[in-house]
Amino acid sequence: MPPMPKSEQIWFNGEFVPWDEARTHVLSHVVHYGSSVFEGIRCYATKKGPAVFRLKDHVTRLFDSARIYRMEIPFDRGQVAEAILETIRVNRLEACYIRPIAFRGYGSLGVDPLSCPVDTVIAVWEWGEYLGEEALEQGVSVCTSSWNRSAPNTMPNLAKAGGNYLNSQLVRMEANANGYDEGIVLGPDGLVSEGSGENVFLVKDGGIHTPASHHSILPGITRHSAITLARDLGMEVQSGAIPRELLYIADEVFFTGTAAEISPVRAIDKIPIGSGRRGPVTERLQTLFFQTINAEVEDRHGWLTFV
Ligand code: PPE
Repeated sequence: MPPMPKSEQIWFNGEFVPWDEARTHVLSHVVHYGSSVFEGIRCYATKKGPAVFRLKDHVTRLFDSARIYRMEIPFDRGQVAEAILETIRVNRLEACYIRPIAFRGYGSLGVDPLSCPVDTVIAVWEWGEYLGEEALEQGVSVCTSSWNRSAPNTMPNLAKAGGNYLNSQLVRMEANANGYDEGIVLGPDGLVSEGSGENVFLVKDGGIHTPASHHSILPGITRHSAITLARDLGMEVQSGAIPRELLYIADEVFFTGTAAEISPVRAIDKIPIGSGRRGPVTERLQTLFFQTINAEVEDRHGWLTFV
């Protein structure tokens, strides 16, 4: 990953502070126990001006994640959505990645977080292709991770919480150390879950399949967008149980995620998927996805919020 390019201002508990001054104490609860919930959102430079993709849905997921962890964000959804737009404006960015995060701050240490304040931060910066420049066209080469996702009654996967990403870090580091771009993780039942930072889909015999929400996945907003766009194109999509080997014999496999967008998978565990390059269904979906985020087609689902 290239170093993060700085922008000017970060929104910190309702006020803007310069990038380099957005600090928290080393004894903040989050540093010790991973107690944060966050979002990753993209703003695209469309011909009609910068537009945030699915802002309301990301803000809703942030508050849902907070609720699961009994975390009270001291702002309402409307205030957070408006603060996101304002952060893009003050940084004068056309296209950026947006990272809102709410975390247990400095107060007391000990596992019970409830006496710590909840700090809320929004940062924006320019972030290019997540899986490498070539990924969107050539596809990525991935492995099945030797790590598993956590069981449903251990860490709630429907929450996008900082601590969940310890598992993702192990998956991504192992994949990269072995020369792969990314890893696919199996759930505790041995069935396919998702990538370290993406949801996974397969295409077989004209149908599209993806693991269901109870298969230890983050219910991705790009996943939902891909399902919706595929149905708009008249394709059939099913979510359910996917055994690992179904990936090897699929016609196409692709990842979805805010950072990864829609990225084809060209090989898994060195087995080429389909023709070993981006397949036609992935390409059609990618095309419609990029037309949608760039405001080149009608925004049928109300997904764009202009800054
Ligand atoms: N699963 C995981 C584990 C995940 O982290 C993401 C997003 C997704 C699925 C896709 O969700 P969505 O973005 O709503 O479609 N990963 C974010 C963070 C990546 C990172 O490295 O940080 C992202 O894509 O922004």
